[in-house]
Amino acid sequence: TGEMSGGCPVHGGSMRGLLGRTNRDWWPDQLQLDILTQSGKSADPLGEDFDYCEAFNALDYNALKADLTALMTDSQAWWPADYGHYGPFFIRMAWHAAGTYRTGDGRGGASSGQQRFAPLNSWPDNGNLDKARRLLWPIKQKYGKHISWADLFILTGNVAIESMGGPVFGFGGGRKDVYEPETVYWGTEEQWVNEGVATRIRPDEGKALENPLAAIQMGLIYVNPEGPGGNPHDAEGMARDMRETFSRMAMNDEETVALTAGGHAFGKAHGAKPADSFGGAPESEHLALMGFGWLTDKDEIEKGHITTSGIEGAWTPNPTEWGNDYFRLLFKYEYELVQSPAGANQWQPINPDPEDMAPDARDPSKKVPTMMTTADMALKRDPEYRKISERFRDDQAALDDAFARAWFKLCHRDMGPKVRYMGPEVPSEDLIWQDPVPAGSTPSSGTVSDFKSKVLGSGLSVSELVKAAWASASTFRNSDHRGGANGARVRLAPQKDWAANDPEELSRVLSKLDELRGELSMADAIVLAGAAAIEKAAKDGGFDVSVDVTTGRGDASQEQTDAESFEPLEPFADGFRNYLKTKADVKTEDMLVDKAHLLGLSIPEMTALVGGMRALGAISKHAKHGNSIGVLTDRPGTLSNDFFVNLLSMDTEWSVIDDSGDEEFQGRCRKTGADKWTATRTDLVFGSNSQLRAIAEVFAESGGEQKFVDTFVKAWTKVMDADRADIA
Ligand code: HEB
Repeated sequence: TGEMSGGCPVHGGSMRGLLGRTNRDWWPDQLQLDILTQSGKSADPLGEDFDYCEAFNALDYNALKADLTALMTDSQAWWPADYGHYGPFFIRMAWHAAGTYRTGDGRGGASSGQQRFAPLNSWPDNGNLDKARRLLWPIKQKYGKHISWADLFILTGNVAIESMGGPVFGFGGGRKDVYEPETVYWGTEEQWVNEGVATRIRPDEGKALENPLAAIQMGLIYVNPEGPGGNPHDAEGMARDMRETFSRMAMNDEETVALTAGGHAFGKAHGAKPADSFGGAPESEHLALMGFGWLTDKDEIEKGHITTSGIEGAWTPNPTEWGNDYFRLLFKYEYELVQSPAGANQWQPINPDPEDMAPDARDPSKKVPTMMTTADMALKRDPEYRKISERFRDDQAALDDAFARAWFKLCHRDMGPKVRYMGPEVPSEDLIWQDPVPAGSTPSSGTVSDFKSKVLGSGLSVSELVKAAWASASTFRNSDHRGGANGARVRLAPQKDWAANDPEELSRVLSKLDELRGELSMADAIVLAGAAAIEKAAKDGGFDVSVDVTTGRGDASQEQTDAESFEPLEPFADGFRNYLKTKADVKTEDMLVDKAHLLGLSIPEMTALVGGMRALGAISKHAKHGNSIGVLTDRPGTLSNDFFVNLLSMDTEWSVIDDSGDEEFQGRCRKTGADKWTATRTDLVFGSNSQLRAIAEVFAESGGEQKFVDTFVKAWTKVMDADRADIA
């Protein structure tokens, strides 16, 4: 599928879900361990009982930081530190760990230690970071389970900045390692950036950056440092690419300028020799290299003749000291386009004063020219970036503050609410991007049961109550721990107006609940009302179940809500409610699986939820056949396995509804031809896909009703509580 147009008119959301080029496509010879993780067998050696919070809290944090500080200048012969200081190298490692985060689906980012695994360990942009991680191994080994790799990458970046005099805003631990590569959609291209793959934004061909991707070429963290598609003369395109990619990392212009300039206050780029003179990436290299890639001769390493990006040189005369030389030089000199020894395009100051030359990375007595990448040049070539750059040039304190805050955000953006942070350096200040929610309180059981019976007598239907609770909780994504029922943001912009939520119905339901809730928070009231509705529906179906609700949710205000940053959480498709906003360039059922993944559901849980929501009539009104499509039951509002029974029945024959774009289907009685049911792709897939059908059969067979109800209730509760980091 070469179809790459960024075609989706709606921004945000995951358009391609989990599909795309996989590790097996890139490295067909890779050892196939995944057969060992089939049948639910975990690859995690620490086991399910391992409590990382507990382990982290027992960490000797200060000792670890002292060891990291000492490591900065403990140069190893196998990969000597430029200027005798590994700080810049480690900052790049941390930035590249965090910088894969994208707002579109919340995936990527530093929170699970993915840089250890393919494809990220072998991305051209992560060149030589294998050495950075290996330099850390003795420290990881020493502190063991008390510090995850994921936390260690970020903390090391912080210590690096501190040890060079840079400003740091804080550190929150709590990133739990995973032990297998996460499935993330990184694109469909079959080549890497350094193999000539096309740049993704091509306005003259009408190509926009496809959702949810945030990098401009396959194998890059963000933009191409040499310019759009490698063209250093396209100043406008360079700024456009930076703006687009950084905004998908949740960064505005000021944060982009502060981060880039602040980052490049440190270290150097490596392009001492042509790229064909060193080995392949880690994942494809020889066994004896033990996970190393980009092999370079020992004596070349010793001389500092290293190629990573292909660009060569430092940005400033003091690459291991925080300061304002970056902006001073950027504006003091005119820059001319030159080529590095590796042949990369870069910019060099014309006639630099001797004191504005940089030291050689191995021999401080030798002076070499500084440089800027085409991306750096955008900070003065683009009028908006330039204003910010000039302000930072003239106001060091403003740069310090902006850099420290933007770095903190970069490294913590995918951790979700602040309650998930651990350690002694968690900043007390609340930040809007953390989606703060005031603490809730726990109501008495009398209050709860009172409220539930009032709700059931209020005239609101099971379907309405279930839909409101689902609308509230189902925004959660475990990729970046945003969304969810806590805070009751479903009553605030933008969620309250999302088409998926049937805004008019929602606002009517919410104002009724508000009237009835008494001392309960809205957030708890919405979830309790959903539970009351399900208990009633189950009773009507002959099942006696209680839907547990853990109360204690708080209500966020509109001021505590960055409305714009919630927009990417709007569902394009929500198969659980049979909702489809825009037909995507992947199948609608792929989007269901994608959403189930972000909600942390298993296949049986997903299946039970779909069947249960149909039985309860909890369907969006926006389908062409209104809120009855997929409701394969004569008694909507009653919890039953009717959906599965009727779906699998051989009495019904299905055909596509003509003008539905292969999205909607008519079921007719096989004998008489009479219309029976309507359904969508996300309904029929539970009969057509062999694996999903196998589960639907379990729920449809006699004796399977209770299994279905139990699985549904468990999965429902899981979704309602998915965001409750405060009680985890
Ligand atoms: Fe950077 C380095 C680009 C952003 C930090 N970078 C670098 C290089 C390049 C770049 C090309 C070189 C590499 C080698 O080695 O060769 N960046 C870039 C771009 C961007 C960036 C294009 C976007 C605009 N950075 C950034 C940020 C940060 C950084 C944001 C943080 C904050 N970097 C950095 C550092 C370094 C770099 C620190 C150095 C490293 C060493 O020294 O090793």
